[in-house]
Amino acid sequence: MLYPISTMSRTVSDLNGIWKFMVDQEVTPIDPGQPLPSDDVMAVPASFNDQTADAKIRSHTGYFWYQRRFAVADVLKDQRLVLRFGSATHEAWVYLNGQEVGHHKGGFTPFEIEISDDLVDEDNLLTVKLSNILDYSTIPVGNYSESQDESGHLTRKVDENFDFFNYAGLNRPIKLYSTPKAYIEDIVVAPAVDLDQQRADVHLTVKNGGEVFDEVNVTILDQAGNPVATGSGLDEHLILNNVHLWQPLKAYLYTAKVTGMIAGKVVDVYEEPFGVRTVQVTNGKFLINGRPFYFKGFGKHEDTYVNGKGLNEAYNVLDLNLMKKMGANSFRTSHYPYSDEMIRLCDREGIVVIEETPAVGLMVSFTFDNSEISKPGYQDDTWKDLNTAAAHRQAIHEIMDRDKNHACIVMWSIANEAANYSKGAHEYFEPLFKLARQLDPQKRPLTYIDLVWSNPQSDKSSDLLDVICLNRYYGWYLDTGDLEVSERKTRDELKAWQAKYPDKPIMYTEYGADTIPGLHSAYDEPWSEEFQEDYYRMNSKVFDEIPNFVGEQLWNFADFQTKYGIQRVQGNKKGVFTRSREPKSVVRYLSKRWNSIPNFDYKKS
Ligand code: GCB
Repeated sequence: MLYPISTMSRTVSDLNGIWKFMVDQEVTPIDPGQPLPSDDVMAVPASFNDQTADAKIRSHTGYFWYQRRFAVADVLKDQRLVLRFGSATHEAWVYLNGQEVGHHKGGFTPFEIEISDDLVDEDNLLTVKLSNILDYSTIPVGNYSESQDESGHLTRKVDENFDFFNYAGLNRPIKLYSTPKAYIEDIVVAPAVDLDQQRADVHLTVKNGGEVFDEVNVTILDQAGNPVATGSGLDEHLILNNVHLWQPLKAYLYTAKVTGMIAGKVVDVYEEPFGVRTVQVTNGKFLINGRPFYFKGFGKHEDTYVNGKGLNEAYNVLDLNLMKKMGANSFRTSHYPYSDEMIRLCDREGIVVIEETPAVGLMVSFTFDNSEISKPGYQDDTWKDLNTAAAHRQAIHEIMDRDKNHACIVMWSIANEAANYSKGAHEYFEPLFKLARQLDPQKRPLTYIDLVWSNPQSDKSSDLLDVICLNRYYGWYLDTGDLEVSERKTRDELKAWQAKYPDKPIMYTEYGADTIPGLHSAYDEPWSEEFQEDYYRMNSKVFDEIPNFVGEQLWNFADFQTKYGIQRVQGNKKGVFTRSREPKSVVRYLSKRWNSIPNFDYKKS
C-alpha cells in the first residue's frame, strides 16, 4: 500500500482536526446519516481517552462514534478519490452520507476506501463507528466480559492481556487523496546488492490499478534528485553502479519515480523513497551490509501525554534525537506496527527498526509458578482457547503490504511473549513464519520475542527463529533486588541458548527495572535511580561475555501509561526517560556505554 503523497497527478487533503465525538450507550440506535446527538468533540489524530475530563468516557469500552463534514473541490470530481485511515483502533465501520462504505478490523494498520461514487456535490457527512473491544480472537488479546445492571444496561469490559493502556480512536491521520482513473496501485522495491562490486540490481514491480497504462516508465533518482537509472515496464531490473548504501545512522535514500502513460501522455506519477542495504543472519551474527551489527536501543511505545497512542510527530522527532545523542541505533516497534510517519522518519534518519505485529498477550494462563513449564509436553490453555490465527495472518499481510520497501526495517517480530513454552506453539507459529517468509520481497530475518518461561529447554518453536530475542527481568520480577544471583542466571541462560543454537544470534529485546525519578537509596534499593543503573551495569557486563550476543534493546525508552495494577504507579516506570522525556540518571551511564560501542564489529570473536 502506497503512502498518500501529492505529485503532479495526485492531491492529498487532510481530514484531521476537530471531529464530533460520542460514546455509544447502546440505548438508542444511532443513524449515521444524521448529525450525532452529542456536543462532545475530539481532536484527530489522537486517542480519545486522555482528551476528556470525564473518567467514564476515558475508560469507555464498547462502541463510540466520530463525525465530520467535508467538501471536495470541483476540479477533483473526475478523479479517483480515496479515503485513507492511518489507523482506526481497533475496529471501524465507515459511513459516507449515511451509507456504509467500508469496514476494517485491526487497530494499527492503515486502510483505504474508494469513495468516488459515494460523494455528494457540496457537503459530505463522514461518520465512523469504532470499537475498542479486544477478545480472544483479536490481536492484541483482551479478556472480554459483559455484565448487565437491574435496568438491563449492558457494561462491556476489556481486561488488557498486555501491559499498556488500551488507547483507542482515530489515532493516525485521515486523508482524502486523489489519483487519476488509471493509477499506480503499488510499487515493490527489492534491491539485490553486490557489496564487492558496489552494485545493486533493483527489482521494481509496479501494479497498475483501474484503466490500463500503455507505458510505464521508471527512473531512479539519487538523493540529490539526479536520475541514475531508467527503465520501462511493470517488472524491471535497474542497475545502480557505485551504489550508496543505506547505513545505520547514515541513511541514503534513492527515489523510484514511476510514471504511467496513456497515448504518450503522462497520467500518473508516484515517487517511492527507498534505501539499498543488505541484511543477513549467519554464524551467530546479524549482518547489515555484510558487517556484524550490534543493536543498541529500546523497546518503545507510541505513548505521549494527551495524545495517548495518537500520532505525535514532534515526540517522534525528539525521541530519535534523544536516541542518537545516547549512541543508540535502533528500536523495536513494541507491541504493534507504528505509524507510517514514524517508519518513514526512521528510513530518513538511519534508525534501525525491528517491526512487530500487534500479537501481544497470546498467553492466557500466565503464572509465576514455572515448575511445570520445562517438562516435555507441558500444555496450558493458550492454544486451545485463543482464536487469533486469522487476525494474526491478516496483520502479517498488512504490515508487509505497508512496509515491505522500508530500508530501516531489518527484521519482523511475529509476536511478543506468546506461550511458546506450551504444546501447540509450533503448530500455531509455523504457518505464520512461512507466510511472512513468502510475503516479504526483501526476505528479512524473522523472530518472535521470548518471555522468561520460554527458555532453551521449554521453548517449543525457537527453531523457527532467525534471531533469539529475549525479554528478561532477572533482578526485577525474579530475584528482585539480588543482582548477584541475577548475574549468574543471566549468564547461565545466555550460555545455554548459545550452546543450543551456536549459529543463531541472540539479543535482549527487553530488560529493565521500574524507577521513580528522584528516588535515591544508599542501599541501591529497587525503584531507586541507583538500582536502575546497577541493574543495567550488571546486564552489560554479561552481554559483553557472550560472543553471539548481538544487541541490547532495553525496556523502555520512556515511562508509559498502562491499565491499573498494584505494580503500576500511573503506568509503567521502566523508562530511562520519564513520560515527558526528562532523563533519569541512568541515561548518563547508558550514553557513555553506547557511545563507546561501535555500530559494527563490536564482538570480535
Ligand atoms: C514484558 C512485556 C512488556 C511489559 C514489560 C514489563 O515482558 O513484553 O509489555 O511492559 O514486560 O514492564 O513488565
